[in-house]
Amino acid sequence: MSAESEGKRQKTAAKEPRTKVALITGITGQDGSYLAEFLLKKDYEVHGVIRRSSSFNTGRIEDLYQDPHLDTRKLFLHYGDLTDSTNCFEIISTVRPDECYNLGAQSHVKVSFEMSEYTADTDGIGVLRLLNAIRSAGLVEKCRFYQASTSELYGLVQEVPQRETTPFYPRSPYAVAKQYAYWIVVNYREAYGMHASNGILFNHESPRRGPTFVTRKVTRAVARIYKGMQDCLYMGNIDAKRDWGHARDYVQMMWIMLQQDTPDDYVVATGETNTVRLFIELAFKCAPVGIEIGWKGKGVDEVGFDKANPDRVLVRIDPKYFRPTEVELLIGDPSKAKHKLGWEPTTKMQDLCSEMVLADIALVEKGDMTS
Ligand code: NDP
Ligand code: GDR
Repeated sequence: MSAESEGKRQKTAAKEPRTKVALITGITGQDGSYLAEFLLKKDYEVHGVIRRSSSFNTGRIEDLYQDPHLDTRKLFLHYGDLTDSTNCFEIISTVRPDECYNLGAQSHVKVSFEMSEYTADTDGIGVLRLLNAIRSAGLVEKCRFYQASTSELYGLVQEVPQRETTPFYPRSPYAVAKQYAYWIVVNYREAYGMHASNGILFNHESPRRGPTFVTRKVTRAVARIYKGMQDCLYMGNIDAKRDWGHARDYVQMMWIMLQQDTPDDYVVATGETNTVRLFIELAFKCAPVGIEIGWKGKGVDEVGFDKANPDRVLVRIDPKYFRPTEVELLIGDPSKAKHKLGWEPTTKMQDLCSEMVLADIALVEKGDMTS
């Protein structure tokens, strides 16, 4: 898919009555692709920021592609990067969005220990750049702002379940950067009256999840093991607990938050938590010929084996996947979102896991394991 800078937004901008205009940073990511789909169905004009890369990075939005020569098209892409202030200002002042969804981020927690400064720049200061661009472009009254905040802010357990009032204790450079982002959004809301909101989203997954996040890593491996392409899955801390929902449900909440008269911050979660270990067990069971996993050994020597054939080791522990500081337990309390906004998650973890395993098996069968 080609990208362009829509210098004047020509014909589309002149149409009356004007449809709403949304700008999405991170449109090529898991959430960005679901959100773009959702907004296009609502007849928004959607603008997305994509990064220049040496190979295509638009796979997740390929189905939304519209011929750039069509007058009727509703999806526009702009090259950009959250580390580039001039570029942020140019895009904001050109697109003049009614709603800006900031989903762009270096979003991998483990990688943030290796790329700490870049993560701070993108995930922390990047948000400041966008907010300042909105102010400099004179769009404070017009443009509503959504910030992709995260349950990683809760980090070291202070209270369970975690809710909007639970103190933050970030445990990674990613989470520390996101804490800056969270507070700059609150500050600009209070200081300048911006309609800016934080969605504190707990882990959400889908067949479009990046392949190095734990759920997708597991479901891809199960698919490959099932098809005889891989023998064993190597994991880090399988006793970590996460509150996993479906990305499709969660992007709706981003939109609902920006339709409110008053901006606010909301926890978005299922309210249930499970271990990585359980997710692995479920994923192996979800294959068309399910495998029951048993466990033996301790610590880094623990292995997961096929109960029907105990010599067949399918899961091993590799210390390289452990993090210098871990977030052991996340479970969110989404009561505020439920009561104030009427939002409910619809997908149970078992169904999510099964959808992901089957989607990955279909990809293996197509010979496409590039995504
Ligand atoms: P992904 O990693 O799938 O997508 C991240 C997106 O950000 C990609 O489009 C990526 O572009 C883009 N990006 C990365 N760096 C930059 C940069 N410097 N400038 C501009 N864009 C950049 O993440 P998700 O879709 O899962 O998450 C979306 C947002 O929500 C992120 O901010 C994440 O931190 C946050 N979040 C996610 C949760 C989850 O469970 N998924 C939970 C809570 C918060 P490219 O495709 O080129 O790499
Ligand atoms: P997380 O997601 O760090 O919660 O951040 P991830 O799926 O990477 O890890 C979840 C838990 O699984 C443990 N784990 C492993 N993780 C990975 N990636 N690979 C492994 O091999 C492995 N083994 C065990 C991790 O230690 C961790 O405890 C995600 C991202 O989407 C963030 O951007 C977002 O803010 C949070 O979710 C909410």
